[in-house]
Amino acid sequence: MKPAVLLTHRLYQSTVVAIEARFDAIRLYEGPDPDAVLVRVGERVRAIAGGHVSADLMAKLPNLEIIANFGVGYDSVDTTAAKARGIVVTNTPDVLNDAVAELAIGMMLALGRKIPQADRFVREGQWAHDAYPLTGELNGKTVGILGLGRIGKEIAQRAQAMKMRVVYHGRQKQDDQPYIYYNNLSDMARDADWLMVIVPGGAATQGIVTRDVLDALGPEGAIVNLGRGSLVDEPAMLDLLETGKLGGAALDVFLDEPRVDPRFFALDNVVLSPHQGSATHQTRHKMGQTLVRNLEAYFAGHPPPNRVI
Ligand code: NAP
Ligand code: 8YV
Repeated sequence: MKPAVLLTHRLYQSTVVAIEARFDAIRLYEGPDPDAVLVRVGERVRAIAGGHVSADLMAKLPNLEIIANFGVGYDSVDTTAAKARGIVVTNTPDVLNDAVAELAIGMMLALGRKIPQADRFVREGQWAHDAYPLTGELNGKTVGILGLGRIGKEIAQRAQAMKMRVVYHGRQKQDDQPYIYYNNLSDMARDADWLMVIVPGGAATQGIVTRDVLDALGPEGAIVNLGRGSLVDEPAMLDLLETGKLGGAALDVFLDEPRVDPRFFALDNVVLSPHQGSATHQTRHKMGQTLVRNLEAYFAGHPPPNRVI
């Protein structure tokens, strides 16, 4: 009998096809009553494919053995509850580095060169009457990367190609990296023109970008966040953006997704994006392949290649 795998949300189509070919796939997101689905199939589920796995959901699945998270960040999985039950957790690292790094640079350009506003300027026929206001440039500026990990390193390389100076902050200095290390985040923000946030979410990093850090970045500085909304004191960021004490923000992630604080919508110094760092066909396909490889390895009795818990 094929192991039953519960899909928590709609995954990329080739991923669903691959899961269906190998496992007994159960879609939690289809139909009006997910709780009724869990009552009906809960006992037989041995794996989850997706994310957003609470202790409550795990409690309804007494035979759950593995959670294969669709994404590198697994902060939406209650890892404490998983550990307590000996449930394995896997993720999809590396295959999304390029897509996320590309969007990071794209969002810097969009904010710095005011590309969304320029597009509106042309569409609305204003070009016939006015010259478009001058903007900033990336070259010659310093980007401080909070989180020089797998994705952070790809962003660093691309920032260098844009002729930017790269510095970074993390818990540890990385001796094999050519960039200047700051052991204090506020100090880095003070010295940087751009703060690039690409650390994992979760309890350890909750609110790591404080009001003080944003103050240090200052009126000429801008934040770019592709990590998680939980990393930044969002109300403080809004206060500072509204009063011009923070220059700008390019945000792919928010505190309460998919709800976005409407205060952002009135601001001209922000670029907003619907958590789409990895949302390309080629990357979502590869993320799915990675997820399925982990499930296959586990059920074949081998160590899953991307086990995190
Ligand atoms: P990674 O390779 O694990 O890198 C994480 C980096 O963060 C490391 O350099 C680490 O350095 C640093 N870090 C971790 N905890 C820290 C702390 N408490 N204080 C300061 N620095 C800390 O992770 P990754 O694969 O690059 O992914 C990073 C995150 O990007 C994911 O977890 C996810 O939240 C986000 N992401 C977003 C999207 C999107 O669509 N927007 C897509 C993919 C990923 P040290 O160990 O030296 O501290
Ligand atoms: C999402 C991400 O997981 O990998 C991550 O950590 O944030 C993204 O790739 C993706 O949107 C799937 O829900």
